Amino acid sequence: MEMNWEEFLDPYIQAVGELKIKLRGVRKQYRKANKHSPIEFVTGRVKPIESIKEKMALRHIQLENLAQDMQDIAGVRIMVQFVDDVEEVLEILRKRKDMQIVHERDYINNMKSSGYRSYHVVIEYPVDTINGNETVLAEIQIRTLSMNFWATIEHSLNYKYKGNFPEEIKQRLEITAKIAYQLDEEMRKIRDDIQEAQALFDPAHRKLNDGVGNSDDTDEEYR
Ligand code: 0O2
Ligand code: 0O2
Repeated sequence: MEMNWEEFLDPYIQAVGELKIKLRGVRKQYRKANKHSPIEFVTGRVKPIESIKEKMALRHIQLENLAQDMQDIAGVRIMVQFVDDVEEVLEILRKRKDMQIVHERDYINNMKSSGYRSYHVVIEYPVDTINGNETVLAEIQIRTLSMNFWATIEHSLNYKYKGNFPEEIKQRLEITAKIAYQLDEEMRKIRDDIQEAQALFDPAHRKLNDGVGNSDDTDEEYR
């Protein structure tokens, strides 16, 4: 079967774009209401074609089953400050009418053997195209800043060593995973103090480009 990748990936590109705007919008609403936002920042990407092909080979996924069997072609990541914010984000996602949760994988309470921690939610997300409505799967990863730091570093090292870490690196990754966990635990204990301080020096009424919030949908412009 000849694959038209551009046509196949178009709805995923649209899904990631829409999800980023919507989830960043949630953050903006909290900020405007002068409340602690459980969402710190949002990123997203469509899996590059080469990575899709590699994962298909690794997982023995047939082309005709790709849309169903590879759940992270559209990937969105939500970073939170505190571990307890993860549950709050989940509640927000579960209530939404524009997406349907189909799987949840809790790698926060069930850390992967690598040391990786994050909460993964797979959703069905409908996109409207000129050819009609199409539902795609997307993976939302929810993690603290500390988990994200660890995962990002480990991901780059993985890229370099292709999973075969030298023993020393492996041990250090285990140690840093423990430290990342402890960091989250300590932050949890002083959460109330941190939030009070943030409310003092980080007022909600920061300037928007046009004054009514139409400036831009990136986090940098309005946090
Ligand atoms: P690499 O090789 O992974 O480093 P914006 O302009 O802010 O709307 P932008 O800059 O296009 O968006 O991208 P964004 O949203 O900042 O995030 C892009 C990077 O975040 C990607 O890096 C991914 O690594 C990572 N990323 C974000 N969300 C996910 C996700 O859900 N799953 C995975 N696997 N990665 C994610 P690059 O550029 O692809 O390069
Ligand atoms: P990318 O785009 O390079 O990040 P599984 O439960 O393993 O059978 P699957 O499909 O792997 O099923 O789903 P899972 O584990 O819920 O999510 C896979 C994605 O989670 C990965 O995407 C990573 O983004 C992230 N992830 C999972 N384990 C690790 C880990 O040990 N370290 C890091 N840094 N990230 C991890 P990909 O496919 O690797 O692609």
